[in-house]
Amino acid sequence: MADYFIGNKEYFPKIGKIKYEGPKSDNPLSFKYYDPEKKVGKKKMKDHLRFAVAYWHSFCADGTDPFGSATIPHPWNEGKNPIEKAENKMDAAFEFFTKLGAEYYAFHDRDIAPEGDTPAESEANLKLLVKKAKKLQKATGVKLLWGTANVFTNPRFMNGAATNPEFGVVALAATQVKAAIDATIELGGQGYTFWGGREGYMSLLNTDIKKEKDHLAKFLTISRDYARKNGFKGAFYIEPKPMEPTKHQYDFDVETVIGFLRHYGLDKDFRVNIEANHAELANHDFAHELETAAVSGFFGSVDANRGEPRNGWDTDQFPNNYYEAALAMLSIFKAGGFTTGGLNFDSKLRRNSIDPADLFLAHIGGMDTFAVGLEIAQRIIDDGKIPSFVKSRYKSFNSGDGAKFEKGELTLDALAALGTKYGKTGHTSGKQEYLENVLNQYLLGL
Ligand code: XLS
Ligand code: NI
Ligand code: NI
Repeated sequence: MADYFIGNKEYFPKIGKIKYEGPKSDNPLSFKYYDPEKKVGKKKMKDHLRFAVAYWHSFCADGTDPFGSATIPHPWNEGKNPIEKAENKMDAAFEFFTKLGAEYYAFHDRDIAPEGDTPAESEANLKLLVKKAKKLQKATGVKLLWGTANVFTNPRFMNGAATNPEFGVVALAATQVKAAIDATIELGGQGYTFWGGREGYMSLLNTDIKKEKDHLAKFLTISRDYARKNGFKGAFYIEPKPMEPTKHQYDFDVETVIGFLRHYGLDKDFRVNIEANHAELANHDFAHELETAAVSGFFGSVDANRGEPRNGWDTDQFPNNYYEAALAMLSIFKAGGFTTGGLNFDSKLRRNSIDPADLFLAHIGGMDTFAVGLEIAQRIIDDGKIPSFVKSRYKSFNSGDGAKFEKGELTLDALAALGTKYGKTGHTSGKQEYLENVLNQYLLGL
């Protein structure tokens, strides 16, 4: 990847390329564990992990919260007009991607280009910035992991986008999704994400769930058809989330989304983009969601972050938990690793993290966390104790009557007849504590 900063201004002048310096380094602006070229199993670390920076959190979110205004300086937010500001922001973004060594990024249409007064003006703005992004991608080698449309911020989407009770809003959402798909294709994006912004309800008293879900499926179907017709070869992702901003989001969790996709015949093209904090809001472990997707062939991509276990909302903090990352990487291995997807830091700085270096430090921590997780997951596989324990736990299905049952060759009568002969069985330890100890041994013995 080329070292890069363009033209007018360097936005992070005190910070150079972030390098791997190993766990003993005192330099906070270095990787302690993420060594991009290091081989882990069959692939290099960077090819396992496919890190992406989220444009919205890193270059748009300025620390504003419901109780206070912006705190985080955005020097790129200067310029004669909104287009010039967006251009500066993009320069800053690509400078950041390359200095950090993230090979991918992800965006919403409105993150990279300002909304115009009409859909046509908005689309023209987007095209302008896509042109610039294309140049910058070429100059730096940074690639687009996925694109998406922000169909939730504008007040017109207060009742939803594809699930809005007013047809006009559904049609307006289509202008954005169509343009965002075009932008993703133009930039060689490997995926296109649908996070169900306000696709859900606040009250059943004013909602026809059946209609709204049918509309959502219709919208997704025609979006897929449009993208495929125009040459999009990547994956479509649905990003599950159980609540926030609506009381109930239709894409509640991975299992719900899989059921929805199958019901509406969308299971061939759509995969899931799993966000750690959303899993937590659904009362699931991150690894539970990954594993559910992995075993049913729906694993796509990951929004890497973490919640605050004592808060009930999407705090989108940078991941820092080795244990969780190890279990996540193990589930990702079970899914066969990333193909089109990657680890997108859908994470934001805390409101009081206002030094320019903080954005680097946050990503460095997140990348190191997943590098550690990757090494541990590989160790679990190489050492084999845990996988072979799981395998042997089910060995009674490998042959004989157990195998017959799996193949569907036993009726309930036949199964019950066998059961009468078994006598005392099932008194076998699950060995959970032993397995947890083994995992901890790996963690410290890295
Ligand atoms: C919000 C979502 C959002 C998606 C992209 O909770 O995580 O950021 O990832 O629209
Ligand atoms: Ni997300
Ligand atoms: Ni989120």
